[in-house]
Amino acid sequence: MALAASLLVLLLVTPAAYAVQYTVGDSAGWTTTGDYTSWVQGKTFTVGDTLLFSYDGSHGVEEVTKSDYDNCNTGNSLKSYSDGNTVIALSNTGPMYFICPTIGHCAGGMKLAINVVAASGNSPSNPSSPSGSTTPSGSGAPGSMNGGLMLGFWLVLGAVLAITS
Ligand SMILES: [Cu+2]
Repeated sequence: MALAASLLVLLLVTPAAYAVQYTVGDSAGWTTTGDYTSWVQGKTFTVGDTLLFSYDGSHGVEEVTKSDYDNCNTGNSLKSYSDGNTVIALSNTGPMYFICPTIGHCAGGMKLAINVVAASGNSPSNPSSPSGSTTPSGSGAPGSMNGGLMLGFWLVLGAVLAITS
């Protein structure tokens, strides 16, 4: 029972504790053939996660405003990268926009828009969970004793049934 409670706490804490690195475009990477609107679907980007842009020398990564994303304007990026293996830390909540600065690539679909959510967003009761979460699963030590007794009872019953049948 103590183990079960520990596991429960672990399950409640892990979603916030583990940062995820998303490889943009998965194995295909950051290319002109990628469909980054589809790639974003179903993913939750959380503060603390990172994006990995993997690309060859014909591409780059620019973080831009929504307006520049919409218009594929490469003139005034917020940040610009060209190292081929760019890791972007998602450190603030809200939307982020990325485009490839190579002429024609953004217009061809080489653009990525994500929304970053707060790390605590999907587990708001976390601060009180280590002690509070044990309440639903019984009351600690007495519960584990009852559990042991019940297990013993069922083992004996099972043995009796096995013998008598
Ligand atoms: Cu490109």
